[in-house]
Amino acid sequence: METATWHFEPIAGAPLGAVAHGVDLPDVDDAFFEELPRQLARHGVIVFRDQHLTPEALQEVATRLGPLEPLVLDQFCMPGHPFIYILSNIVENGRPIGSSTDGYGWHTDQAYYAQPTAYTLLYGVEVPPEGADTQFANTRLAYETLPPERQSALRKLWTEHSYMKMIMDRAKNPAFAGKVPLPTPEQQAKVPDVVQPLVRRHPVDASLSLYPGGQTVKRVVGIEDAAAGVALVQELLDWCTNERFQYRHVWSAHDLVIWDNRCTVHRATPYDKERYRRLMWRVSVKGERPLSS
Ligand SMILES: O=C(O)CCC(=O)C(=O)O
Ligand SMILES: [Fe+2]
Repeated sequence: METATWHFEPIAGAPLGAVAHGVDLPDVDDAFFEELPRQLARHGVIVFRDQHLTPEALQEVATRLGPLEPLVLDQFCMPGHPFIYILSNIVENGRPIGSSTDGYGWHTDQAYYAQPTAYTLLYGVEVPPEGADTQFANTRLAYETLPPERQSALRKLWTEHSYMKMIMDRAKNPAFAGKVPLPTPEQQAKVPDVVQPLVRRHPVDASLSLYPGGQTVKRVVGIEDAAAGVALVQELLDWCTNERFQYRHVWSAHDLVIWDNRCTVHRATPYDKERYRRLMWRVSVKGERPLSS
């Protein structure tokens, strides 16, 4: 009988994350792709080092995890590959080839979709020698560490998410002056506000995690004072991103990192955009309508 050569190794000393060994994507046996969602649910983040992926191969890996998701700002998608979104500071012929303002501030991906992204695949094509790490935090551990009475109070709450709130907040950030593209009316029409549970049940292993979104949260349903609701969610996000729940990924070129947005939050960190180039390809896999607890 053939034995699988791949295995997953938890990242030493980190409260989430594992490295997949013995894998040359996209050519892995079916058993690997059957196991991957369970490993993603368990570890939140899976790192694959030294992968040499074409856009097609990256898309093929993503497709094994579920249906791909189109993005709102389609001007940053790779020409001919509408599901590959480009994060970059590179400007070619006077035009940015990707978005340079995505991902700053803790968040989960596309929490403003009725069916938010389940898995994000981020592939490092060119990475700066310093800066531009990606930080992750374990929102399941953050939930499990709360006192039981707080857990049951939070399980009753729902948050309203707004894509436009996130964009308008981002546009006000002086660091991004003039760099935040405002969505066209057609792009805006694709993302009406949605309501999501604040505590989310994972469809793979039924575990519970905080689901505090990020800059997209506009209010908590039932809390009259919207600012007070946003402050409550911010407090939970601060709790989740406490250092003891965190893993920081330091990129090497050809790393592929896949994360499960149902039990983690993450954020980009700055780098010297005048000095270094960064080119990342991202694919988003559509998830379920979030399950409440
Ligand atoms: O660029 C990064 O490190 C993370 C970006 C991010 O949050 C995303 O693309 O969803
Ligand atoms: Fe993100």
